[in-house]
Amino acid sequence: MTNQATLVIIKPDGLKKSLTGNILSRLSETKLKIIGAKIVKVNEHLAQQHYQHLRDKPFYPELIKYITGKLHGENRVMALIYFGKDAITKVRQISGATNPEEADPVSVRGAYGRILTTGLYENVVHASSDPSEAQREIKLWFGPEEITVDLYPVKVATLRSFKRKVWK
Ligand code: DAT
Ligand code: MG
Repeated sequence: MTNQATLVIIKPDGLKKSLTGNILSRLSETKLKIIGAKIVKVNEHLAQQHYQHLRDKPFYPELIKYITGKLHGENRVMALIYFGKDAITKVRQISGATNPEEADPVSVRGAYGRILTTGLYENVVHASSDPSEAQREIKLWFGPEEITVDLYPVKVATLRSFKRKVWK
């Protein structure tokens, strides 16, 4: 099995409950390499792109509120890319099942997740589900210069009228 990359998001409840250290420790059991990491302020656009495959689900509006931080007054998440053999399965295993009530109690979701009265699974972490989703998600959350491994083909673009904030 060749090396794989997978995206992990520590969701707003994870940050609010100060679980970042615990989760990173658990994930370090995989012996995978972190090849990208950052704190991200999640806007509606990013949230909608990330969960595009779930837009017809009844819990979708609540899910968008959750990942954009509106349920926790905490609009930060931590985004990480783990890289190595069987990365997707290894990270999914430590994360646990989607439903925190059904998740292995020693998994991250089993230990720290809960089901809200609205029915939404507040499950602390996101982990890519398969190689094509991993690629789509990594390209959505990270640019090539934010990653220490050349995962996918790149091109050099000259952006002329592209506006961005720089330090004064
Ligand atoms: P996973 O995050 O395990 O890949 P998913 O991609 O199907 O699961 O769903 C994304 C998130 O949406 C999930 O982490 C929690 C929420 N969710 C999924 N199914 C749900 C359901 N049946 N009821 C409530 N929330 C759900
Ligand atoms: Mg998923």
